[in-house]
Amino acid sequence: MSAETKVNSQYDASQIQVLEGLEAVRKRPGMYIGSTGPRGLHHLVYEIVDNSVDEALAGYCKNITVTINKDNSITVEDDGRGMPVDKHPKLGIPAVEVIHTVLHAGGKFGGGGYKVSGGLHGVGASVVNALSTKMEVEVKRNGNIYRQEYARGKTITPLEIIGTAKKTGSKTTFWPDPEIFDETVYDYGTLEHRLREMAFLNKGIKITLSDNREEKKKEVFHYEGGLSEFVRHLNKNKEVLHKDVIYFEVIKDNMEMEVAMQYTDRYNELLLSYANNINTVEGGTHMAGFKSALTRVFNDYARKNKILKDSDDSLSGEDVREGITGIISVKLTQPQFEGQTKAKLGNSEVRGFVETSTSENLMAFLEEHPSEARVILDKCLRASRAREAARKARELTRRKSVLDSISLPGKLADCSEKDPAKSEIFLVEGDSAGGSAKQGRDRIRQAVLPLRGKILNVEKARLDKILNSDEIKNMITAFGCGIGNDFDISKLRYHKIIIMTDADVDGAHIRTLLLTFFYRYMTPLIEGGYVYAAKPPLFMTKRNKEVYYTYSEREQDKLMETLSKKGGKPLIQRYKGLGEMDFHQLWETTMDYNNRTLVQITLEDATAADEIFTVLMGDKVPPRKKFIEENAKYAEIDI
Ligand code: 28F
Repeated sequence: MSAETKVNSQYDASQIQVLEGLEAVRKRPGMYIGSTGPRGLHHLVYEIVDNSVDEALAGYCKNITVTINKDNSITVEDDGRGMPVDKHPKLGIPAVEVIHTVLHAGGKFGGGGYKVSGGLHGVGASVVNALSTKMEVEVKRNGNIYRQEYARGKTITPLEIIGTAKKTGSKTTFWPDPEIFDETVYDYGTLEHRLREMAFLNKGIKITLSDNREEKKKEVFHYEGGLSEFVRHLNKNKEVLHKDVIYFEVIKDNMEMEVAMQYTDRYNELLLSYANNINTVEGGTHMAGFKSALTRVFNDYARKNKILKDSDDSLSGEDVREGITGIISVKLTQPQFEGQTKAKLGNSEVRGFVETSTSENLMAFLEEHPSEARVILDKCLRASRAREAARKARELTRRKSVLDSISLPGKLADCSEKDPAKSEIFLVEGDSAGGSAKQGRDRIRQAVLPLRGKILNVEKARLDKILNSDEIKNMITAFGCGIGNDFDISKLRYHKIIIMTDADVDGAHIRTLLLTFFYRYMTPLIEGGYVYAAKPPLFMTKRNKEVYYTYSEREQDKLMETLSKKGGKPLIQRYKGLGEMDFHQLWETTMDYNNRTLVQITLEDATAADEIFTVLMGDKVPPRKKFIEENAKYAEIDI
């Protein structure tokens, strides 16, 4: 029998599909977990946790533990029924092995025992296996403890009984594959943020996160109040307009909807939507249904109670959402995800369900709580009048043609390139660094707009006030793409907006003020990855004729080690600010395409961004003090 025939007889069609399936995952991991960067690495954890959460949604599991082990492997354990171990009728291998070696297995597709399932659209534990150097699964079921080992998608050991157990449950440990992931070190904060969100979204589930590496940490996420507690958490550093969170839940045969909302005294809106625990950052039919119900109910109630006179204009969607913190969470049996990042809910039947359910429950709340209704609607009315004022201010400024891009601000040193994709603009702190940047830049593709010191803190100002700030107006004019609802990304004149500030606390503050402004009023700039932070050098080291620039303490220490071996006494200068560099140095260290380091600003997660901007830029000092104390170690602050 030729070797070739022997190989064929060993695998039948379905097994070949199994091997090819997981091979495909290793060839194009991004197709299954989004990216092989930090987000993809952390997705592996969510894939496994989602299986435990599905077991909890089915009502069989109460406790889930997630542990970051010393060697950066992850262990997830639950006290559910334990994955099935009986032989799969077709494949002839234990069900638990099918779950870990067959793509899209685990009962989330077609068959499977689950009514509503979460998961990263259910790619399942097999993907984690494919992208791990090792995976160890233990199942407590039928009074036994079963164990099986996998590696890079393959089965390594047969399913074995290694002991007995009274309880039931599943435990999975995996080691992410450094051949796939650029970085395999887990970030505690990232896991903390998502696991807390999972606990909020699935009231009553208890998720314990432990970090057994150097800095031992442990937190328990358990919220019987579910979505209402989530809103209270998001509003913890804000002034709220009414004490109780507005909450309602509607369950139909195969659709569930939960809404929680509470108004604050802020001007921005924070609305999150989820479908089967997946954060639908691009919104979708559930969000659309909620928004139209909110606008209609508030106008109906305001008219009926003479808060809005017949002659008054109706409240706009923007007016009724000013200051709202709200969460819409739906659970469906067959969710359809659309959009660029598959984070938009497409099911058309959901829109009507959410709109009707929200209208009925929200109208009932307003009628039963007239004082809260009054406070909220007064805010909506003020928003409506301010919007009118902002519109007039915009009209006024537009008439003076300040905001349109024809009359660019005098301080802007524009570039000659007209193709936005090849153009970049540096927002430079201070006139002296601004002058050096103008001198040192590439005049064809690089524009420079110097910023004089601190810009207005938009976190605490309404649009009409913001439009009075020269710094803000200059940026709006230079970018050319408008602001807020008028924002049109296709008119953006530069596809790189590079914030260049000193590497000190003031520089960080200015950068945060700019990011707050972009996040609140030009969100697509951040979502589209157009915003960057320049990284100026911290040190210049001269030895004989050689000059070295370093950009962090660690890099400087490494350079010192290297140079000390060569002897001699190098001259070290620590930069206090951009202004200490002449334009040659500024060009070659921070602007030159070949040498510079740019940090792209991404909107990792609306809640995280909102929380950071609210704490850093909001009114309450204690949370800001706490945030800076907790995060100061990450900031390279000059002492
Ligand atoms: C650490 C990760 O993966 N927990 C899991 C179960 C329980 C069942 C199950 C899982 C249903 C039909 C596909 C048990 N008894 N934690 C986990 N717990 N999967 S994954 O069933 C598999 C699916 O085939 C389970 C009865 N029904 C379901």
